[in-house]
Amino acid sequence: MLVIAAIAVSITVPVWAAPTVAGTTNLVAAENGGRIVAFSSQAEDENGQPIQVWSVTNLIDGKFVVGSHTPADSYGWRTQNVPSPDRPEWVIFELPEQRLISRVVVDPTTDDPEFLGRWAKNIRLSVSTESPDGPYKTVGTYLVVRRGIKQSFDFTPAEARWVKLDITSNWGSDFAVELGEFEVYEAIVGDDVLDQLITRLTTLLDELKRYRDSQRYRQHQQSTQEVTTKPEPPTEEGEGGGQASGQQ
Ligand SMILES: [Ca+2]
Repeated sequence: MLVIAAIAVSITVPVWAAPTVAGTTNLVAAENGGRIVAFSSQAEDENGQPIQVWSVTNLIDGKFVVGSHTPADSYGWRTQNVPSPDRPEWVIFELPEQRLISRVVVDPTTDDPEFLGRWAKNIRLSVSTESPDGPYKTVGTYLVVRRGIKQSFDFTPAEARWVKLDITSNWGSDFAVELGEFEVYEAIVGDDVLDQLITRLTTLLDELKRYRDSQRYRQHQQSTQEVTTKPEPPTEEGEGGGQASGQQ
């Protein structure tokens, strides 16, 4: 009954309210056709030239700083300015085509250690389906934890062709803000959710069968033990002998 109710609910609710799961393809990765179409600033050398190892394109190159290992040509994105709520540092990403999205993943880790306070802290996400210039609709504001790990942020599924990332603060540095990688994932609804439900129910049925089989095995073991165990001779046997001798 519960199963039928669950299926009925997931079919009858409108698509936008249906349960969704995030896809596994990073839609904004350069190798998947994602692009950066505009950004606030990127680190420059003393001649005003971009420092390539700190280029904004490092955000979608699929390269990560992990522990003490930094890719030789990709340290992360470093800005030229310090962000504030009034003057955030920002990037506009373009997906290959319009998609319903529900998750971004951020890795704050760059070649600079976290104690310098340069990694991104507060961020805001907005989406547009009309143009890189907007109008943009905010889908959420989030805190990026000060740790060198990938961090997922889920939101109500939203149609997007352009995704704008605003960074409104760092962890205290008055030099710049930095970010290692930025990923965007599709919201998957409908048949895929049904597939997930079927997978979950199949797993549950398998577990129930295993439980039933283990119960049967235990019962079988117990009954076998009862049959094969030799009954103890009654303790009255000796007394019986006594009785017998008494009868003599
Ligand atoms: Ca990167």
